[in-house]
Amino acid sequence: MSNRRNFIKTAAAASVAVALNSFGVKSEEEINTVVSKKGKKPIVLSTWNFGIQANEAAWEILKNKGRALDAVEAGVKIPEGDPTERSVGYGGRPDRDGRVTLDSCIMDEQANIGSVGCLENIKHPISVARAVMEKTPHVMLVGDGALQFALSQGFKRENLLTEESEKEWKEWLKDSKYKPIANIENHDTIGMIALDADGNLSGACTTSGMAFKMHGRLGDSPIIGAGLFVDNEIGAATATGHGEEVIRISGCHLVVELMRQGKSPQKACEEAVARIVKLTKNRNKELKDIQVGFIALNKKGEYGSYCIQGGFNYAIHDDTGNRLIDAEFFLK
Ligand code: SD4
Repeated sequence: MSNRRNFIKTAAAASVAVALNSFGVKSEEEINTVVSKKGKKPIVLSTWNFGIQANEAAWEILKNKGRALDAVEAGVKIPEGDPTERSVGYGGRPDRDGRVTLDSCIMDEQANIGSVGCLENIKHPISVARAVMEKTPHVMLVGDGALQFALSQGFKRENLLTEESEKEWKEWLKDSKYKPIANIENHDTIGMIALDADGNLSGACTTSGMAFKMHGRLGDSPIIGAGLFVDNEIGAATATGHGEEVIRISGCHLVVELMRQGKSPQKACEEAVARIVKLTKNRNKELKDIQVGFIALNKKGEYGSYCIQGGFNYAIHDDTGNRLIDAEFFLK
């Protein structure tokens, strides 16, 4: 009798698994088998040239079997703290009022999320985003509220506007024209996604946003689902480029959902870019003025990237080393 009961239970479980699979959802067992077969972990990916150094910091944690969440936070803190990187953290270009306002978000393997937007005077917004995730009942804090929270957590108030960035802003004020041009701001946002030795995924994304934006403007980078998304059963994705375009398609959530449907990370990024291309054309906007790049990683440790136009690269670190790859692009 107990055997029969077990048989019925097993058969019922199997039919649930089959039913789920017909919707493109993999059973946990299936996913775990794939992960252990592939063994391409740990692995970390991040956007732009500065991803190389950021990956080094992340790899220190990953190679010692550390958690992907700790790795991505440590990784993106490198460009955040570097005043020569003019589009992230300290030394980032200000908004049109001369204020450096930072956007960051972080997501772990359990879908815990934290985010800050338009945060001023704090050098490491990613750590504030993590504190929002771990120490508050909320997922997103912006502006003065985010600053007050950061100070209450012991973060130091600092001036983030460097002489160089201030000079550029004063130059910009002469014309005061806001027209972000693809790749001109070079090095942009750092988005980082990692798969750790335990097979868990996490991601982080942090930026000073578009230079000379309106005060209070948020891009995709602090928005979970736009600039970053992680689903520990499927994969992770992060974005760089014109945030408005990424938000328009819920970019990184879309990339992960496409992977859930069985697309490779590469194909998923291509399809998300294709969506932006189509919308841009439908809206009679110029594609040549837009840059968006996605990077994606799946649960097996496979990765891919795609962007609208050439010039975007990303860094990847696994047990074979750390390297920079030019992303494939749409506009030839
Ligand atoms: C934003 N995606 O604020 C960010 C910044 C960026 O090219 O990556 N700029 O829209």
